[in-house]
Formats: sequence, C-alpha cells, structure tokens
Amino acid sequence: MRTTILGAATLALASLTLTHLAPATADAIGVTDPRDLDHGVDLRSVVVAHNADNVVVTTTHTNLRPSWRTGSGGAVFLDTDETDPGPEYVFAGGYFDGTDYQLLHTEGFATSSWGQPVEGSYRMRIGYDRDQVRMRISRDAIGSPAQVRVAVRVAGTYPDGSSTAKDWLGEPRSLTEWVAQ
Ligand SMILES: [Ca+2]
Ligand SMILES: [Ca+2]
Repeated sequence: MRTTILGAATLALASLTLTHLAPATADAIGVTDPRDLDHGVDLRSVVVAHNADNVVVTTTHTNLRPSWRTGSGGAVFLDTDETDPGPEYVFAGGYFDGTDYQLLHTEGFATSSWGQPVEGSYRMRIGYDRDQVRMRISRDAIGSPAQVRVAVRVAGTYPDGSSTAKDWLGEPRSLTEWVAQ
C-alpha cells in the first residue's frame, strides 16, 4: 500500500514537471489546481496515467479525513470518444470511511444524465496519509479507448452542515488534454 502510494506521488511529480515539455498527447499528464477551497477536500492536483491495461486517475487534496462529517466525495468524468460531445463515463465515490464508489455510463456532466453502472473491473483507494484518491479503471470496462481525458469535481460539507463546498479542476466542466495509451 505504501509503495503504491509513493509510486503515484513520484509519478505525479514527474508528470507535473514533464507537462511543460510534453506534446498534447502522452501516456500520463499532471494538472494542478490552486488551494482555493476552505475545506479539506480541496483539489490540488490530478494525474492521469493511460497504461496498457488500465487508466489510473490520482487526485491529491489538501486534507482528506476519514470522518463522515467531512461529507467529502468526488466525480471523475471520463471522455473517451471525441466524436460524441462530453464525457461517456463518470467515476463517483465518497472520500470518507464507509462510503462506496461506482463507475457509471453518462451522457454528460449533469447528475440527471448519469445512467447504468458499468460492468467491468475498477476500484478506488483512499490514502489519508498522503491526501490522495486513486481510481483504477480497466480499459476493457470503458471500451478500450485510444485516448482519454478527464474533468474532475469534488465536494464536501462544512461542519455545521449548512452548505456544500465544491471545487472543479480548473474551470467547471473543463476537460484535460487527451492522454493516449
Ligand atoms: Ca483547489
Ligand atoms: Ca465524448
């Protein structure tokens, strides 16, 4: 577990450096987001690795905690088809103890357009010590696309439960560069 997370962190650093030099398509990219949310779920960076057998999306946050009181969770939208506008899949999960996650078909960003669960192999791991969430999706599960790009939205609730904090990677509903396999 520790080795896996350390590997992801190392990859994140390497990717963040390479982003300045890499072409629009690569097998991994890293994108940063400012510390702009007054909540521990605050999104700070996203790394997308498009491997031979799977797509791995690692998000880093300011302060992830296991308590349900954080209400933390997020959605990673996966765009796999350039000819079909918007994302085709969404990986949604809770980021606190005891929550679940699911990969769904979608016709866009709106929650109302989220559809049936995807049949296939995928999983989500949360590393509270490194404030990271790692989603791994089998390429088979999402139609073995030649390239993918993502949009990321996270959210959490404030301690008094009065309101929800929300943070997108960059502009709302904006997608990263394409990442080729
Ligand atoms: Ca942020
Ligand atoms: Ca699409």
